[in-house]
Amino acid sequence: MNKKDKIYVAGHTGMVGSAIVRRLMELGYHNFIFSTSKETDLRKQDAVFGFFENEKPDVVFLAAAKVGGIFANNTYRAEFLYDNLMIESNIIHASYLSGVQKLLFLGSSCIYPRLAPQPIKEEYLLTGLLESTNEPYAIAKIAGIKLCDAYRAQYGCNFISAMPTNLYGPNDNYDLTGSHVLPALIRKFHEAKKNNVNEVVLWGTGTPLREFMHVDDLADACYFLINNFNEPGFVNVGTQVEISILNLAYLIKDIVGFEGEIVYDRTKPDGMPRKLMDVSKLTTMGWHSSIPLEAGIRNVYNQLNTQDWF
Ligand code: GFB
Repeated sequence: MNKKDKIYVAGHTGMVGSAIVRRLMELGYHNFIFSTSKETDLRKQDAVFGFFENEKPDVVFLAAAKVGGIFANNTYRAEFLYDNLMIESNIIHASYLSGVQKLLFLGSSCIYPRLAPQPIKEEYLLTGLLESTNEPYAIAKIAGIKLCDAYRAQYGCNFISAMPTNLYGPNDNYDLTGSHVLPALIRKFHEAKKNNVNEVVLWGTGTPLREFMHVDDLADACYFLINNFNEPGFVNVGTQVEISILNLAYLIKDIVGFEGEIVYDRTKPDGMPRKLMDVSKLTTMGWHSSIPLEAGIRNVYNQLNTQDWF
């Protein structure tokens, strides 16, 4: 990628897309195309094809997606499958038709089997049954990887894929029914402290293990991959540091300064018991994450005062 390239970041207002734009701007890239979902509904084929025909981007970061935490994934199953399949199919096909030079598709660690051996290597894809709470989203993301590989094999397109671990950072979603666990716990502990409530509810058993990465690390990895990875298949992006949900809750409780109790709502699902990525493919290429979890959460927490619930 060079400074003159016309860059389209699909999903530029979301947590991942906005982090990619921030990173590229820091590095001196300025030739961006932006289009909001109101201007171009990425689920609509005509809108997407027309947009690509007019704009003819050189490089595409495919960060647009319908995303959410365990409850949203499990509840809006049709939307998570349909919206994501449409968005990625339309953008990948339009990129092929309009001659995009390089495309990076972003997936998720939920593509792997529920009981995959840990840490999870890229080759474990499609070796077992998926976690049911996010199966529709995972199926859509697996389809995205396979689209990139098929367009490379049949048409010679340089389309690549990256699979990030659980992410957090600026522009995250703090709506308690739609959000992932990390922003949800920041909000729950903060509101409990603010309102002098003595309890915070943790969904599930607190025992699942997760790996959390600051989205600025992911954005840097995306820049690295767009410049250095030109092969079929995909690359895991993670920190290789895992933490239980209960210990994450203790960490956030400390950062926020909440002094009450943690109680469990065991009617809520745990999801995958463990989800730790093997990132040796990426580290062997020369990229490592750099933002430690505690520092990353403190940084996010210190920037939340613009939120209406804060
Ligand atoms: O982050 P999360 O919603 O998604 O939940 P997944 C992680 C764990 O935190 C689960 C527990 O075991 C939840 O039960 N948890 C505890 C909570 N308290 C809360 C809470 O207040 N809110 C939430 N949301 N969780 C997602 C997938 O799975 O991971 C997506 O559904 C995506 O498809 C994403 O792949 C990265 O890590 O379980």
